[in-house]
Amino acid sequence: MNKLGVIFDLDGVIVDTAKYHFLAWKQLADQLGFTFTKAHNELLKGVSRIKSLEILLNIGDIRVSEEEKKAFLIRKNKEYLSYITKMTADEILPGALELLNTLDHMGIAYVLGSASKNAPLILKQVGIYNRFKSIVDGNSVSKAKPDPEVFLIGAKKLNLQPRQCIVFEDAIAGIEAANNANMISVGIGNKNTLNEANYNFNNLKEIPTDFFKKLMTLN
Ligand code: B16
Ligand code: MG
Repeated sequence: MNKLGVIFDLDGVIVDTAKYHFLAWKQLADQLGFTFTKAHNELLKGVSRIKSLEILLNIGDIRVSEEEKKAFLIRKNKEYLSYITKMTADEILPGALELLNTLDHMGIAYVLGSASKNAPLILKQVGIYNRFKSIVDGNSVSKAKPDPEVFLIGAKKLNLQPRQCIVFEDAIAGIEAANNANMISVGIGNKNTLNEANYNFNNLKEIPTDFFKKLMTLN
């Protein structure tokens, strides 16, 4: 395999927006009168906005109409936006910029493959929006991870076959989506949690400099 491309997840790989999702969902739970913990928040990582709300309402054992759900989603996103519109380049996770530089240097193209509808805004906030060849986000997909749709669109944007794409992901659903797409999956975070991944690293800083070169020589 001599040509490769990379698809990056956003939250948990390039930036840590999970902490802002937590604050915004917690505010909604507080208003609804139940406790939403950081452990609960783990269940929402990589999951779409609507699915996150359904999980949250389940935790609180709350049943509401579709109309109310829509209102909750708007309220939660408004609160979330109040945090992410204050983000700066300082919040780019360790190793991410260095990795983008390495890929640029090697001539390996990369796109974003995120469940977030706020992905373009976040990338602009932290100043790296223009570095990506394309942005595939929650606005471009109809099926959420673990469905491979987001990454298959990413492969098309890269003009590559799925097996030529390397996906960096921090969520179980994302690793499943990459595997379902027949791509090379790289788990970023806890190896035990992401044990379905083809490769595992604690963070982007740990990726060896010859990682891509070695993958190119496989097959
Ligand atoms: P939004 P990723 C995901 O981002 C988050 O991990 C997940 O917690 C969130 O619910 C989802 O985006 C949707 O985000 O409300 O901004 O559309 O990890 O796929 O980059
Ligand atoms: Mg993620």
